[in-house]
Amino acid sequence: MKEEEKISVSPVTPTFPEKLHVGRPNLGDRDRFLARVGDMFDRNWLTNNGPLVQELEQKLAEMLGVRHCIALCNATIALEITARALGLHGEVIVPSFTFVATAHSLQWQGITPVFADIDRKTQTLDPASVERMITPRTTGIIGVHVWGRPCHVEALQEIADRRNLKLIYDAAHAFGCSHGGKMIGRFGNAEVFSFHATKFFNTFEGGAVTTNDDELAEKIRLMKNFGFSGYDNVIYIGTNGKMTEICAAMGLTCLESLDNVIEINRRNYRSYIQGLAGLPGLHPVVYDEAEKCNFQYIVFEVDEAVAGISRDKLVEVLHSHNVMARRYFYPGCHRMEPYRSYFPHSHLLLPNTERLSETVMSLPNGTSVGVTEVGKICQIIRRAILGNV
Ligand code: T4K
Repeated sequence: MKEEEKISVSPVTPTFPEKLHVGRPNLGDRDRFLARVGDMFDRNWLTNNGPLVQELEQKLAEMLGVRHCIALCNATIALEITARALGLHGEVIVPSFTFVATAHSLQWQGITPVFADIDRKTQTLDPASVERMITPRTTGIIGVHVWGRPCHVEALQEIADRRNLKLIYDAAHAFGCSHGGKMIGRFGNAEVFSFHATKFFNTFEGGAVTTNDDELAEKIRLMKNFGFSGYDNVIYIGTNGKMTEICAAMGLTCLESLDNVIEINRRNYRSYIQGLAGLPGLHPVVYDEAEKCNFQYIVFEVDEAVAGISRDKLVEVLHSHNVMARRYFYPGCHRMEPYRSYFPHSHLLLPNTERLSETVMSLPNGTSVGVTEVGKICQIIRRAILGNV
């Protein structure tokens, strides 16, 4: 039998008329946004630390309870600047189970990302694996709060302190999330957020670094603006990492509807959990509801041996019904270039990364998804696993 024929689409299984994507932007109020853009036109001030960027930075710092928030053009540049400002060089330990930007931000500036394995349960850096990867060339660690679930922050901080390493968090997924009642944004030497269009909170493209370290914040501010300290006075090597006013206008507008987005995300998350409960071989990524959480990512692990269907096949079935499920993070950075060529044997040290990148899938969530859609998606998955009964 040909591969396509095996994925039989039952006539009673719902198919969406239009594609339902993972990562549809959560848009704020259009009129509020346009009013801000109107003011921006009146001021004729478009970028370079304008009033909207300053307002956004202040609001974010307050919300996260952190001394400094520096808005930047995206999280990839934010990671690059933070690594440079902290003086990272040689080797830095990162997970491979992340978006490739985490590794690229280092390699781009000649720092070697060394991949450590993840904890099977939390899907974030395994501190024991981190410890094993440390060499005399190691200068730092970047943990990733994957799906907004916090890393093992206490254990990583203990390693960083004991081994004299800098600790950065890639908090691209974790805006609005907390750990031990403290907002993400306050841990390590610095944390980096992404405000990309696909994120829970967006500024079209954008990002931010948060830190309680005054000196580091000052350095990052200089570095994101070519190293300028006042007119005509360059005191550092720098780049252009600035956020524009129109992006900040979007951010300020989206901030106003954040609670509503969380409510929708949480409602959808609970509907998915309920709708897919009890299916053999399907394990949800669950959130600790005692903490603050953005519930943006709906993630399931598919255990083929028990479910009777592989993750890839299930994603194919979903696609055939216009549900554009994603294989984040497949295949793992260590299997992408240039890392695959640099470290051809790294998979041997990353068993949990290997397994999870083969078994995890993300489903649509956000304000463009309603409970009716979630119900239909669950129906498609139930049929794919249990058969067309
Ligand atoms: N660290 C981590 C852990 C990250 O996840 C990311 C970014 C970064 C660092 C770097 O942050 P930034 O430098 O981007 O600020 C997407 C995003 O582009 C990327 O930001 C994100 N992670 C990653 C997980 O997802 P792709 O290549 O999968 O994007 P793409 O174009 O396939 O879009 C995803 C889906 O979103 C599409 O199926 C359609 C939908 N979409 C997308 C856009 C842009 C829309 O409906 N409307 C839109 O405007 O990377």
